[in-house]
Amino acid sequence: SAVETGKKLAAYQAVNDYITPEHKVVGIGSGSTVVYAVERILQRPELKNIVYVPTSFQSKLLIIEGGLTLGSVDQFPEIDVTIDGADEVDEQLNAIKGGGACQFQEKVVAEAAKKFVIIADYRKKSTKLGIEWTKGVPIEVVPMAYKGVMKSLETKLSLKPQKSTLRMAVNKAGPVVTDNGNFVIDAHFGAIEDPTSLLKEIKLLTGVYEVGLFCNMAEIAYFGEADGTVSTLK
Ligand code: DER
Repeated sequence: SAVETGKKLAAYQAVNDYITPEHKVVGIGSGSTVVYAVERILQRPELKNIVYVPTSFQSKLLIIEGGLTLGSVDQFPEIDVTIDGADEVDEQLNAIKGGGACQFQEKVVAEAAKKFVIIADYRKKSTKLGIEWTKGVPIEVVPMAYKGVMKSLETKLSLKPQKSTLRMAVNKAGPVVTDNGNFVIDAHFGAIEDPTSLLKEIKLLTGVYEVGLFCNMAEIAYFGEADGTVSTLK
C-alpha cells in the first residue's frame, strides 16, 4: 500500500542519512514505521557494532530479534541519534506521539539523543496538531489518579478538551496498560494552536505521568509521500 511504502521510504532514507558506523549508541522508537528502520539497519553490516536502546517491549523485541546489541538508556545515557515514528507532525516539527502508548520511554530516549529524527508516512504531515490525527492527545496517567486527571482536564486547562476517554484495550479486557504499568487518557482538543503551552499545562496535573506532545525536540522529520518520494521538514 502507499502508506506502507511511505513508511518504508522514510525509514530507509532516515537510516541512510543519520546512522553512521562511527555512532556508538542509537535509540530505536516504537510503532510500525520504526520496524522499517530496523530492517534497513540490518541490511547494513557496518552498523552492527552500535548499541541499540529500546523505547518499549516492542522496540526491545525488534532489537533482540534482529540480533542487534541491546543497551538501556541508564547504561548509555548519551545517545547519538534516536529514530522514532509519530502520529502527527506540525510545521514547527512539534509532534503528537503515543498512538502506540509508548510515549514515556520514547520521550526519555528522544531527549537523551544528540539528534532526534522522526519518520512517518504522508498521513502524519499536518499544518497544526489535532487536524490530521483525530484520536486525541495521549496522556499517560497513574491508574489510581485517572479519574482526578479526567476532572482536571475539564476544569484546570485554559483550552478545554472536547472529550477525554480512557483508552480501552482490544485484545485484553479493561484499559490499555502501558509498559510502565499506567493507563492512557486520549484528550481531544481539535486543532492545537500552541502545543508547548498545552503540554506544560497538562504535565502539571496531578497524576499525569507523561504527555504525548513532543515540542521543539526533533531535528528533522522524513515523510514518505504517496507518489513514492520522500520529503523532509527541518
Ligand atoms: O506511540 C508512538 O508514539 C509511536 O511512535 C507511534 O504512534 C507511531 O506509530 P506508527 O509508526 O505505527 O504510525
